[in-house]
Amino acid sequence: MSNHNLFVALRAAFPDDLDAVAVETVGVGGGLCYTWRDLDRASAMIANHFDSLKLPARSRIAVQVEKSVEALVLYLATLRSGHVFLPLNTAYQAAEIEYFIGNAEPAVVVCSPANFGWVSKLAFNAGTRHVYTLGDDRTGTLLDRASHHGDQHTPAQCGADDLAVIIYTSGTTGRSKGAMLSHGNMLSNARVLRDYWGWRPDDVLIHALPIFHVHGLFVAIHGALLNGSPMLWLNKFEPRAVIDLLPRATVFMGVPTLYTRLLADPALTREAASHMRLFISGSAPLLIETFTQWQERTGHTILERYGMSETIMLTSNPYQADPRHGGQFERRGATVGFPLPGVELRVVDDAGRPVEVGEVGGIQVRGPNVFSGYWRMPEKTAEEFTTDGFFKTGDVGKIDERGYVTIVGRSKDLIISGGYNVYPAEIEAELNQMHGVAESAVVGVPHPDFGEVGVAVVIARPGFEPDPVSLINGLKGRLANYKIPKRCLVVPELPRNTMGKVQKNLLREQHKHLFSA
Ligand code: MLC
Ligand code: AMP
Repeated sequence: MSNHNLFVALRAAFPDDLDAVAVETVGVGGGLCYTWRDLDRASAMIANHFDSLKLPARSRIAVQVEKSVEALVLYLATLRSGHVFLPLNTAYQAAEIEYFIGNAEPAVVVCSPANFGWVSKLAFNAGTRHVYTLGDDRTGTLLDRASHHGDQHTPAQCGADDLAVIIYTSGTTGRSKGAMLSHGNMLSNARVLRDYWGWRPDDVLIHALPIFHVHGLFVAIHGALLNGSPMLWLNKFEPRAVIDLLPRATVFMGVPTLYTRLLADPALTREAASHMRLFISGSAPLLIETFTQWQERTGHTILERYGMSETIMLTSNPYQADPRHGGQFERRGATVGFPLPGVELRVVDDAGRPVEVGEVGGIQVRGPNVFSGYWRMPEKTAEEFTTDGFFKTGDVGKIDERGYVTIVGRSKDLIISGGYNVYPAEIEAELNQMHGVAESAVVGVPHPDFGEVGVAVVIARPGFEPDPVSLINGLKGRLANYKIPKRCLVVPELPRNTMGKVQKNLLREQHKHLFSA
């Protein structure tokens, strides 16, 4: 019986020379080289430790730790042992973590050493039996425990449909939902991207993204591992450090904010980028100005692609001639390219009927990469899928006569700030509970660095005069820092339609120049 464990496929792609460097750390705390053998042995030791705990099959392993190569090894070990990886943004605060742990009921929680006190309390209260620490400096109880185990391990037997990862995405209403991705979802997508982006074993990836979301964890890491390609690894994105690495690398992936920050550094030149093969952008819309400036400055055309936590990657501009589209190979700015091979993508009207070429509608997708549903939320899952099995992305777009997909907006009330998703409903709920607040509306407005940021517009209770700065400060500590609105305005009234619903489009229009240069 063949084993569909994703780790087996990744391990099979390791190069013959296991003593070659797989990951080299760069920047603060960097200067270390991890070989392919190191990744194999270290993940085996952690997997052996998990096996020794005799956890039920497919136990959730929740992880909120700073980026490090050891955190990557922990991900591989979780796959290897057949358990379910549950990555959590390091920005999440106690109330957010409490919800995730309560909802996912992980058997194991791994946190930063500095957070052990409060995380372990939450976890033990929720019934988790094992809480370990993992620092970004190779410290912590997880590695201590793993060091007592052997460095050989047979990967757990998994079917393609077996759950491998849960990624929490916030909801437009209600609490966050855990998107369930299987070994098969991830491997099929990784293989498609390997071919579509022309990955080569001699590629070298600059890895500068966080590893608790789809972009940094799956698109980047699976890409490199599945090709036996080494990574130059930064625990934190620093524009100058990335530019200094370009002559040694061939592939870079970033959210648009990374590209605008790189462009702001004069050291980014055509010469500095001359060794590079491919620059890829996604997670948020890439402004056409950024696309054009990048072309002018470096001579490279950024390849923009589109995806989401529930589906991993859906569309991509072509890297080379795409025979499905008459051999077109042009990477067109402000588009997200073609549906990837195996992905069915359609644009529909409000009644769910496909629209004409060039017309705008809701984007729906189907394919081997699309998740099976939300963790323990069958009703929400049913709402998001059509009867013929297409997932409703909540993105609004169109397909032109050449087949290129363009995202023109979102039907979901969502702000994408520096590549992170911020759901206004979550922030409004917090604000509405605050002293002196009658009602609030949070909208996204353009921002030169983060693309889009949240602005809170608040109405006071009669007789109260809430202070905007105090309201913002009140949110800190309750919500992840990137969700905190960058500005708060107290106003006498909110624009409403005849039904009394707040007209967020008018608010967005009204405040669109708040952060203009
Ligand atoms: C940090 N801040 C942000 C922010 N990141 N605010 C809004 N949006 C963000 N994305 C806050 C900080 O808390 C701080 O606030 C202030 O802004 C300045 O911080 P900074 O030092 O400039 O931020 P930095 O640490 O440099 O982080 C910026 C960043 C980071 C762009 C490097 O946000 C980042 O790594 N983004 C990538 C996100 C990502 O990987 N997304 C992929 C999702 S997967 P204060 O008040 O504390 O000073 C997905 C699917 C797909 O979407 O298709 O890929
Ligand atoms: P997440 O839930 O973090 O996975 O975010 C997924 C969302 O990011 C998608 O539904 C889109 O709204 C958005 N997104 C991802 N890539 C792009 C892109 N290239 N252009 C515009 N929006 C994007």
